[in-house]
Amino acid sequence: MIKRTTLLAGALTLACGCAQAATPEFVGTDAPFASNAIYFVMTDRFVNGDPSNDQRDQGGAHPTFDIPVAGAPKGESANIGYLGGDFKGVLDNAGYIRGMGFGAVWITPIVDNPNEAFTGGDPVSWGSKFTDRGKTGFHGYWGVNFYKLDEHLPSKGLDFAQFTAKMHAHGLKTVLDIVANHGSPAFTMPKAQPMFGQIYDRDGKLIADEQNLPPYRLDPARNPLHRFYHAYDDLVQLSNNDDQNPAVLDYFVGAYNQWVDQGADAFRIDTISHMSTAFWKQFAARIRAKHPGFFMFGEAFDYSPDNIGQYTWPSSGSISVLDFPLRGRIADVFEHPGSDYAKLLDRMYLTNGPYQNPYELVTFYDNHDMARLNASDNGFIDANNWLFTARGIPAIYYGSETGFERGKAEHQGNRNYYGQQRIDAASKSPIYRQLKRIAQLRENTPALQRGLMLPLRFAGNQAAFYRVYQKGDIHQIALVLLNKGDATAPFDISDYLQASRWQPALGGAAIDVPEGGHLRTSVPAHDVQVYLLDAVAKRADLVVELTRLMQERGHPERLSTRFNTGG
Ligand SMILES: [Ca+2]
Ligand SMILES: [Ca+2]
Ligand SMILES: [Ca+2]
Repeated sequence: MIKRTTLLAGALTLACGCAQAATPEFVGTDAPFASNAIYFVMTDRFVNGDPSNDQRDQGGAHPTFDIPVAGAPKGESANIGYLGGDFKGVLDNAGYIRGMGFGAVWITPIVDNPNEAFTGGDPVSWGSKFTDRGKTGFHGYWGVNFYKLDEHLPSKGLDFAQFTAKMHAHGLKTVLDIVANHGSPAFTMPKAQPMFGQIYDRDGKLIADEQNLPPYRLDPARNPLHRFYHAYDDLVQLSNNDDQNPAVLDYFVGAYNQWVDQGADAFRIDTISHMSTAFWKQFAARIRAKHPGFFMFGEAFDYSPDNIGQYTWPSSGSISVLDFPLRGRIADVFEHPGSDYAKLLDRMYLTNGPYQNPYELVTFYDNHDMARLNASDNGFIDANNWLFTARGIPAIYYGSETGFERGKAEHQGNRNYYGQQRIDAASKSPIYRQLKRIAQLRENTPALQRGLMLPLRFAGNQAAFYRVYQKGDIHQIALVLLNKGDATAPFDISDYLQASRWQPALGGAAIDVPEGGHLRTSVPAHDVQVYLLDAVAKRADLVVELTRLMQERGHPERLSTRFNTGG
């Protein structure tokens, strides 16, 4: 059957002698990185693989190791000190992460952070927000020398280059979390502390220092050490790097090219919306000049698609973003049984949306900067079944595979130490088992990774859609059926349904669909079924829809740019 189709298509090509008769391409994205699912670890809080780099005596009068947050309710905890996690802890569990079906690991920033606890800012209390007093750089977002590894991370024979090489050997890419917007907390200290508010270059030379001054007292005209910073504040007490200063751009391009040279495979860009799109456009161009096609996605912490879409456009450097608008709906839907799947469809933006390419967005339900998903085990299972079959690149925050610290925000346990014991016991969790099943399916199914998404039905507890990838040697149609209800749900699909034998990807019997026929099946409670057809899309109305999805896939800017350049 497949052979006949190919022969027929070939004959048509010969007959008209034109390119149109060739098999059309139906692709959500060509970005190779989009094939991966991402596992996000806060390195210090994942696994302590090497106690010899813990620096337990660091900090003198302001020690940095193991600082519990006061005021925890009975049985709960949070911590603002270092807890020992390191490269070795991640590498030791490369098999665990890869085995779950992930192709990439996003690690928190690796650059040198201050060696004392911060004494300025507002005091941290249980569940408090935007408070940093007494906190350390365990999270990595307080860079001081962006060319130098923080001393808590490497081990003997395991610097960053060796880490990425060994991760590659396990089939895992490294997503490096990068910051350019700010350095460390820079003012409000009772007495200036070493490293805080300072920036050092690749040779260890001091090039910027806020000197514990409030930003409005900086004097860039007369003091060269102030020129790295804006003379106004931005985020809490963090130094506010001057995105207009070419020296700032040079510094970060140099630093981050260094880490790509050492094997980083992609960037997650922190606080992207706190710097100008002009900065990011130049930054991305200079990274990609050396590393063509390098994939980056930014954090614009904003639930409005119209606000964050701009970062994805060519005029801003073609940097993808974390899909916050969808994340809001995912929490809404999967934290509340009985909610309506249509709420998710609303945030897909599959045609003429605000994003350069919606298929390149990084999709997620929680992370280190917000409360973890507050769902039941079934809620997590449903959320994962959605995330690994719908459009986008799924990112799972460490521990979510077992529902770790669910519902907890920062300073309430959101970033707690996970540890080897929990990892070794993960297979006892039903969330883990179902996540592994759907993540492994995505890993082996190009249509689920990068295929166009054609919605069929989003209503109540049920969602049904196609994913289609048709390019080169791969012709694949996936029919995804999701049921987040407590009872088995019948599905009766006929729209755009191509006649053929559809193979169930997750067990069960194949279904033969005649011309104009139906695919009737049922999906158990809190489960998913995916039927696969490895064939060229040929049903006429299906081809029409896929052609439309392909043509209108991105933001209209893409089209106007094309017209403007006279293409
Ligand atoms: Ca350690
Ligand atoms: Ca340090
Ligand atoms: Ca800023």
